[in-house]
Amino acid sequence: MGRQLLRIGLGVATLGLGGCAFDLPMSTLRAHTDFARAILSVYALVTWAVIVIAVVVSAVLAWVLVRFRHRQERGLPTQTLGHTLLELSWTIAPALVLLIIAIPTIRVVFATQRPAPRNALQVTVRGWQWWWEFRYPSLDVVTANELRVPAGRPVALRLEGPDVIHSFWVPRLGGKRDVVPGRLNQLVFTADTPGEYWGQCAEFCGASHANMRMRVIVLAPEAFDRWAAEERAPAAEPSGVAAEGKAIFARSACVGCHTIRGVSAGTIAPDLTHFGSRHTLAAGILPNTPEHLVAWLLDPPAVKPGVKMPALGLHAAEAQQLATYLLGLK
Ligand code: HEC
Ligand SMILES: [Cu+2]
Repeated sequence: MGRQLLRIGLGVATLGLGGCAFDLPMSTLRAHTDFARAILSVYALVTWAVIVIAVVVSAVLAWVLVRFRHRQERGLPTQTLGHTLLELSWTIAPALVLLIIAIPTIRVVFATQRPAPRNALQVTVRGWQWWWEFRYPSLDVVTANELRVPAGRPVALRLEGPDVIHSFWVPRLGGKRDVVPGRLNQLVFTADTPGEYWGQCAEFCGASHANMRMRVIVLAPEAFDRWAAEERAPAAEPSGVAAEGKAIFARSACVGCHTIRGVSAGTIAPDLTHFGSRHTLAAGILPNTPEHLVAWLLDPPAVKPGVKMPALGLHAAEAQQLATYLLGLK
């Protein structure tokens, strides 16, 4: 009996504590945009309503249990059939509770669907199996897997899908929104704090759905402008080992899928023009280091199951030269 209780206790504690952490990179409870805060306010309201209801119902239940508990000398209690006041009140009270929850919910639903303000930064987000493309039409910048935006300015994401349904979700920046082929969805938010926010595709989209992550990097406005200027400029011309890497790139199948401005113009894979300035590799699953990149180039499917980039039979030396070239593209 004692051991049984201990086991159950440990099980419950494990499940409960599993939800706790100090560093919460994907917690919706740390809101960092107007959008996320609006949703959090509804969430908080519902939570408080539920707590109040739970306390009242438990108290009434406890009172009834004690007040009307079985006693030898007590016979059957008075039997009541139909009680207008009770029936009215337990119909009206829940209706009121639903109303209290519904009004702010509907208000937030409409607020988070409003068209973007005129000064918003437009970014086209395309969800691909299993990576994210970000295009900034007004800045003439294209990048992948790391979305950089300025703090304090509204950002309007146009969500488009070239293949299957995905869902854009960066918990600290706001609610998820689906990326549906053939349908344009929009998501508008203003980030308040510079920092790095983690995201994840939130709609099952195939073998590497779990490996379809992303980062949103919120920068101070000046830092964002500097980044955009660097992205627009061509990357530094490679020399030495990196120049050999560039030659391998230019004569390999890479050019059919990837764009490196001035070198190739593929459209079905991440733009690599400034690949060296990204922190992560393969949709946020690995740090962008020479070791990881070489392993990736030699055998992408070993790193990411189902990936659309095939192993191209490169020699280790070629992978090294390519990695030096790509990481130098800043
Ligand atoms: C058949 C198309 C195809 C070919 C050929 C191809 N790739 Fe890729 N590559 C992709 C796709 C698709 C991805 C995105 C994979 C993912 O993250 O799911 C990718 C990802 C990458 C990445 C990571 C990009 C990022 O932002 O994380 C690098 C680097 C890369 N490829 C380099 C190369 C090089 C170098 C070659 C030639 C040796 C090459 N690729 C050939 C399709 C291709
Ligand atoms: Cu997915």
